[in-house]
Amino acid sequence: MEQTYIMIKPDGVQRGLVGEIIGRFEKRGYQLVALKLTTPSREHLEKHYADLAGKGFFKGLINYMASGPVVAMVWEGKDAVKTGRTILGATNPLASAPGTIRGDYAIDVGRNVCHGSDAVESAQKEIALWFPEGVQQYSKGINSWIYE
Ligand code: 3AN
Repeated sequence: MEQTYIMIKPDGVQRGLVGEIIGRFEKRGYQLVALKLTTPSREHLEKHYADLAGKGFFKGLINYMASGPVVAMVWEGKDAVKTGRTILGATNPLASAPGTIRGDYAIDVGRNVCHGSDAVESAQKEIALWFPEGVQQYSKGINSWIYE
């Protein structure tokens, strides 16, 4: 089963959207295998966003992400990376479809509520960065009310 790293950013936490966002992944059928509320250091965020280091918005992005607690999560299930991005919506909330998290709750790309890994390889790197202690292994098998 595929795993993806999903993070509720400081704006999502401060706006009281934690339960709503977790609920959407749960109700879709994905399984929560790791979760923590944490205020990341700038060094940690610079590693997470290393690919964006050259961008003009990088400093503002790090300031915003370091401004308060985030909810770091790993969700598991079929096609979790791609479907996770679909549940979040497009990076720019104005381009996000209604029914997506960003399409329902955000306006500005610099306050877009949540993060989701963009590929299986980056998901593995992000999970290792945010959860070096590892994630939960469930002993129960695949839920046959969700998967054929
Ligand atoms: P995504 O989060 O959808 O993978 P990325 O990786 O391109 O998108 O961007 C990471 C984060 O950087 C975004 N979630 C957003 O908060 C911020 N960001 C991206 N583009 C801009 C921009 N043009 N102006 C300000 N912030 C941006």
